[in-house]
Amino acid sequence: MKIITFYLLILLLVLCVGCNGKYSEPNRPNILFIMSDDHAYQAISAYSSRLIKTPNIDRIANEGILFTNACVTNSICAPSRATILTGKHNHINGKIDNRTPFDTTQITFPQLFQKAGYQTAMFGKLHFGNNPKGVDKFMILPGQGNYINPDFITNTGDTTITGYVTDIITDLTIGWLDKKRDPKKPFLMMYLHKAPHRPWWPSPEKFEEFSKKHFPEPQTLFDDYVNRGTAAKTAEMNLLHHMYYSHDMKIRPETIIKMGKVEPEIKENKDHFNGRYARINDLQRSFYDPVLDSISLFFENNWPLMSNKEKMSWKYQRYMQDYLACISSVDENVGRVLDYLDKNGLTENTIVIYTSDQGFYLGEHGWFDKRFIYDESFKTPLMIRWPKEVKASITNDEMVQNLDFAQTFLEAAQIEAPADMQGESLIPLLKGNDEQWSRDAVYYHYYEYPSVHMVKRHYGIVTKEYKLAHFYYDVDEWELYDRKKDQQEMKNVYNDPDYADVVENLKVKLSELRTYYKDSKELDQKYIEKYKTNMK
Ligand code: SGN
Ligand code: CA
Repeated sequence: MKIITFYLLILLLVLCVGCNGKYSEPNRPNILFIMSDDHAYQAISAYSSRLIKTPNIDRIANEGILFTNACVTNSICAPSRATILTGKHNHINGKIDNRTPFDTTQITFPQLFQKAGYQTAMFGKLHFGNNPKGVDKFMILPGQGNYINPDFITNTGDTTITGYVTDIITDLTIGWLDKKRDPKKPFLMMYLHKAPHRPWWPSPEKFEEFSKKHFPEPQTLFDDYVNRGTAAKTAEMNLLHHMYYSHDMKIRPETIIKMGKVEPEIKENKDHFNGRYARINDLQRSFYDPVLDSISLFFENNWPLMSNKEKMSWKYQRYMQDYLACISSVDENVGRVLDYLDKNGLTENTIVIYTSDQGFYLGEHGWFDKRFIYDESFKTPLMIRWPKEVKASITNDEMVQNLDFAQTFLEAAQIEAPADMQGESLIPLLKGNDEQWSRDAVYYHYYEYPSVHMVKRHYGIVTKEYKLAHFYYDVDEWELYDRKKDQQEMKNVYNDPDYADVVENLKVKLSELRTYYKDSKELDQKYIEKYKTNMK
């Protein structure tokens, strides 16, 4: 009997060593974090099929959970990525805008995964001004990167790859999963698309197809910004007034030069278009050239005769044709990766997340770009699939943020989250335990001003019912929106006596949130000074 017990003990010991210390490998999920750049939820059919069908991205929602009230802490690229990676607001992690490099002494969640025995990899756009930490293998675009024949920074030197960026990032991701991954260990894959970031270059194959499509206009395309604050009136992101002819609309610079001064108030650097066009090889040009020619010809023949209203509508169509063509490629490529998981038995215990670094305006309020606390840019798409733990087809409208991602992934992987992370794990919501979720308001703070698009600095509080924002720096204005009654946020009711109590309560709550997240007037001032120094 004693001998049997002895052998049993030995067997247990051997099994435990095989378990790699304190982690039991079979239970630790893989994580596939898919993030695109500037992907508006309005352009995902799981949210709305008004503009485009995205059957592959929708699969993640259909087979998992769709968040309808997910938002960011600061609607701009690099700060959003910093929040995601550190689990902290930008006033704490220091990455308040796109300009300053990321502080690499900050702990990012991939570092914790790597330390805990995960294999880690990152492919695509990071936009940090420095390389990622905690990833065994990375191939990232320098800065914003290029759509056609892009350059990559890698652990082993720089390289250029021929092809279309969305396809290439996917090839790299699938290639790593297939050839480099050790199937005995769990993985964390950061699969980060550049698309559909401005200037929205479609793939050679999709350019023509989408250039023939016509899309419905948003109700607020011709917004005149009455009943709003100064910030909406002075922002420079209106399609008619600020969208470029060559860089954005893809009219050949030669055509514009030939036509003389088309629209003198839009000062455009023609090298933007020429620089991109110069990257295209002969084969790719055979796809792009006929379409570029027909756009230029239309413009030359019609522009001088068009009213401002017609110009706005035409610009909206051109914008949507290119933007949605980019989305279509992202969708197809996401489908390729999901198929790979299926074919390799990885679907059940891989957490697949689809999100964007922020939302985007697709002509709502006459705008493109992001930055504002208003819904189209404040909200971001978020869907999560994890068949082993999460039921299919759940819709959730809680106020969740990109701030929460790090702690969610860490909890799922049984890794302890650092105490100074500021989010909340979404695991209770994923498992349908909504009663364990107590957050009823989120905090937002945007800083990059004065800068491109001229969106003024502001911070605010958002609940399911209301949105209160304070615009500061060169103004001192408050705005309040009733999210239930005025979903398009067309009327600032801050001074409406009927909302006096709401304002009073929300101001108290906002001040509590600023204290809770350790933001303050002193920090606002510190970042203004720092920004001025960076601009010199
Ligand atoms: C570039 C774009 C802007 C955009 C910023 C930030 N101009 O400057 O339209 O707001 O990036 O975007 S472009 O002509 O160079 O495309 S972010 O997603 O990286 O924050
Ligand atoms: Ca972005």
